[in-house]
Amino acid sequence: MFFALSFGALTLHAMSQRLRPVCLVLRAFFALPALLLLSGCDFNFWRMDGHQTTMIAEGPVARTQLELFWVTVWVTLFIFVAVGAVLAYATIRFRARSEADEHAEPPPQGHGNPLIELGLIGASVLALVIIAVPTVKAIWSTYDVPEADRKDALEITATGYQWWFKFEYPSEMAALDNAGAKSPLVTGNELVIPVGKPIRIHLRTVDVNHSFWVPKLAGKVDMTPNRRNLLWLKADRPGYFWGQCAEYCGDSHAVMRFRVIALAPNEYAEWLQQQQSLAREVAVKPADAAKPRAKVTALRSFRTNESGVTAQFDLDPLKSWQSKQLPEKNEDTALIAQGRQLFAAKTCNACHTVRGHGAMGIQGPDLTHFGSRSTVGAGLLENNSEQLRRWLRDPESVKPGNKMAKAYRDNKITLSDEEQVALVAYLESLK
Ligand code: HEC
Ligand SMILES: [Cu+2]
Repeated sequence: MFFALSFGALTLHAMSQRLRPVCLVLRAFFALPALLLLSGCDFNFWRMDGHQTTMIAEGPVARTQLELFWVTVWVTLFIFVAVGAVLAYATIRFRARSEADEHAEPPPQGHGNPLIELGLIGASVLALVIIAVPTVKAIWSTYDVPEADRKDALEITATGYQWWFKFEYPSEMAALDNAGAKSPLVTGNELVIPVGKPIRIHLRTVDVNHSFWVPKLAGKVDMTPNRRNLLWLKADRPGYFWGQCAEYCGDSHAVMRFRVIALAPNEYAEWLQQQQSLAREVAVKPADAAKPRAKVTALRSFRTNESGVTAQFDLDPLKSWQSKQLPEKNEDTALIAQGRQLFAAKTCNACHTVRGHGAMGIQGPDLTHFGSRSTVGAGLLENNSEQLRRWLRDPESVKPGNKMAKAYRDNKITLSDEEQVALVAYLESLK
């Protein structure tokens, strides 16, 4: 609408020179909100408090970057105002006032004033130094964890895949079977970290360039083939932080997201212990086995790009995440068992790992504790039964081009309504 009105104002302007001052005001009036609209939706412009705003820093690395931004803004704003003021003064003061002025000879030309020129060079150098000193300091301090804290840092390896993230904890061993075999803990799309501890993230990719960016904590460093890039961050307080791939990487780049969940140390320790264990075993209760299965209805259809996040989740995502850590009270154990069988029968296990349930695929995210995560499809949908079913029914419609959808096509995987419901029950049981 703003664009239409601005266009209208422009046309008016062309039609009548007399209306010119009115049109100028109108154009400014409409252009400004149009600019705000362009700046993004999930965002209150004046408070700049979107999920992925860089204007709110929640850790030392993001804070250093934000401070550097402000130094640059103030210095360049000062230059803009100073140069603009001189220009405006000269334009108004020396404008042609009459017909005679327009045809007058130019005034005598000087060759500059050495004092002013030296002064300008000095001022420019000063402006650059004011920006350069904090820039160099910021490069040093954000490149790696400060040496004194490095031995306390938690090392993580983050790997970009088209279009999701794998997170590995090399120092935290997780059970692989009941005989005591172990390997480093792996999770997908949600990086859980302890508050106040420096996190040293080694950035890798298995395919094309990606970029790791959690605006409120730190950003952004590329994940590049054959390069060992590094990024570190620290969270000041517990929180739920939005992250995003920030390097164009193909069809679904825009929805290659992730989350960082920062927990108080004791809560983190609890989470870690839970993740290190094998996938949950749910025994079928005789009552559930005997009970007639409720009639399964078809899932409603979704608009293209329909949001997969409820308002309640958006309001307090950390609380929603916390509420997913414990098994639900009224689980249908027979349905879960059916879903577990389907997970093998439909070849889901070829691409996904569920430690302890005989699934060791590595092409897709690790699902051993998937039920304890808050998102589906790399941060795209909220992890609830409706959205998870939406993903399983037709991953292509949710995330065009993704590799799981390709497997559905190539291997002709289809899921009936009942199969979808059983798989949802199984995946949600994996706390
Ligand atoms: C070709 C390998 C492949 C097969 C087969 C496959 N998946 Fe996936 N799956 C993936 C990939 C890759 C992703 C990540 C997609 C993305 O976000 O871009 C994924 C994502 C998922 C997710 C979301 C995980 C998260 O953390 O966001 C779930 C749940 C899932 N798959 C379940 C299943 C089930 C159930 C089946 C069997 C019906 C299945 N998958 C079959 C490769 C596969
Ligand atoms: Cu990417």
